[in-house]
Amino acid sequence: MDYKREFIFAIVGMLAVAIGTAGTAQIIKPTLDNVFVAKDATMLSIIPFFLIVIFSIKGVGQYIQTYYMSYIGLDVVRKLRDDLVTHLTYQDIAFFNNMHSGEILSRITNDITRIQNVVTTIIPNFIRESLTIVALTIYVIYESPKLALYFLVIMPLAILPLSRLAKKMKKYSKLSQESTSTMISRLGEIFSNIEVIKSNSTQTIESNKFSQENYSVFKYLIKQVKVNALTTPIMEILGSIAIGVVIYIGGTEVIEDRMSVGSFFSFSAALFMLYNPIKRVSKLYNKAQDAVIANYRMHQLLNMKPKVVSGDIVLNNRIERVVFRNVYLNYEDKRVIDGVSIDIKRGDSIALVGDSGAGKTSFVNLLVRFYDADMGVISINGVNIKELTLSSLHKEIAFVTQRVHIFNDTVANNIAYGQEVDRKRVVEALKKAYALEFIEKYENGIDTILNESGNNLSGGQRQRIALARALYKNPSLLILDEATSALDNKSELLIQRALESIRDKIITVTVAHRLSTIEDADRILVFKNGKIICSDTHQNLLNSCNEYRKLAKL
Ligand code: DUT
Ligand code: MG
Repeated sequence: MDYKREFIFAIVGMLAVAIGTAGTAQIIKPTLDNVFVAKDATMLSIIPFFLIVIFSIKGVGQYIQTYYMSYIGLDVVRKLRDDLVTHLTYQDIAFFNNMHSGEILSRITNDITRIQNVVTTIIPNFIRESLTIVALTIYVIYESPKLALYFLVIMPLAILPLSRLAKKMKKYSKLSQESTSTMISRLGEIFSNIEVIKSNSTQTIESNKFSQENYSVFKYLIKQVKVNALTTPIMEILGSIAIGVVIYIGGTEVIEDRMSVGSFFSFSAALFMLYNPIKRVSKLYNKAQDAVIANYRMHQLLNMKPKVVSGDIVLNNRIERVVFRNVYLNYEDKRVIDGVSIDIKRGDSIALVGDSGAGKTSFVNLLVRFYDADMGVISINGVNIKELTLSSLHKEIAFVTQRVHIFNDTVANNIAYGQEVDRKRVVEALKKAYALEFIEKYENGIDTILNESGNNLSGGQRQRIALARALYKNPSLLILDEATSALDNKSELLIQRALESIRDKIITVTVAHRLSTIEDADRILVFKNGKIICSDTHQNLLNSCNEYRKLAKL
């Protein structure tokens, strides 16, 4: 274990607390018998000193234990969070499409906090209180085995109702964690859709929906409180019975001179001291149920395996050739790529057109391996794409979509994303993407911080940033999926021209709705229901392809 040293310290601390607590009970006996009854002056000067020593041992032990256990707990959680984030970023794109981002955030924050609670407080308290119970019990038996017997027979009776409460607790923990997740998901939804909500004035509808989720969180939490709150009174009533019995029998022993007053009070003090740790242990047990569920949910995530995994052949060269051989792709049951075959070589500029939902985005998603083909083979330079390492493949591809992703960082770091920043090349890329003109207007130029939602940029400006990022990468396969849709006609034309200079050295795959954008592509693929129904140049397609003529007319 990584935490051997910390753990040993913590255990030593816990032992000190347990021994100190038993010592506190023990010291009552000489105080009463030797000082008050026998009036012994030497003991009078020794006992206060011992008292201070005992409490110091307990205090130092408490400090050491708290510090080292918290250290372990916080560090375990830090590592867990690191692992989880790394693990999640490798999950399939389908996972992110299916799982609400709010749900993911909730798992990472809320569930982890619950687990943190276990390691930093529940486990150490549990161990410490248990050790204290053991120490006090040993002391009680040593002091008066007969009295201890009565007490130790009654206490286990408490376990029955308490274990039933723990079971209930587990159920409500699960429900409350699930409803918290749903609530956080809803929150995420509200704020990411805030434009729609405000422009439709649907705040009431949304807050009512939220209110329902919020209420069910409340409902389960309050049920947890109820179960938890029952623990104390049950323990107290049982405890009072036990102590009542002890007073009666112990009193008789003292009256009949079989036990000294000091022994009786030491014994009773130990019993009273037992009460708190026993109560805490049973509460901790309930709380632990909460963490068991959180831990389960966490491991559900950690055990999830992505379907799309890296191969181990490193793609060392530029992409020279991309071949699709009879490729099929389904989303769940829906067929979206239906037997596509195509051969693309360096220097080709390919354009994809077709109705909405025809499968164009799905086609390009296969090239970046957001998905893997269900049947058929895609090969890059003659190697099956699945056998290539993802990182070497992605180094050669620049992928620009309609949705522009901007990091909360400088313009330069956004452009050189994932690579060394070469300021000269950043400026060059910005110039080619016609982005330099507005970046230059910022006081800090390419050192200006962009915010992650890109709100300080217009839609067209954001697209130009994305194009600059793609150009900076110097890819051998450039994919543009409606990457210029937010640009005005003039900027689009200018960018087309900028791309022309690199077009014959690389493969470009462009998806566009505006046919003007792709008229001079080497080959235009017309998609319909996941199939390529025509494939030729603009002029030839106008003559030969009905579907293309229809698109051209629009
Ligand atoms: N589809 C899904 N799940 C997804 C993505 C898409 O079921 O996660 C469906 C919707 C559509 C088909 O797959 O019927 C093809 O979608 P794609 O996004 O490939 O269509 P497109 O040609 O890119 O359409 P558009 O021009 O609207 O972008
Ligand atoms: Mg699309």
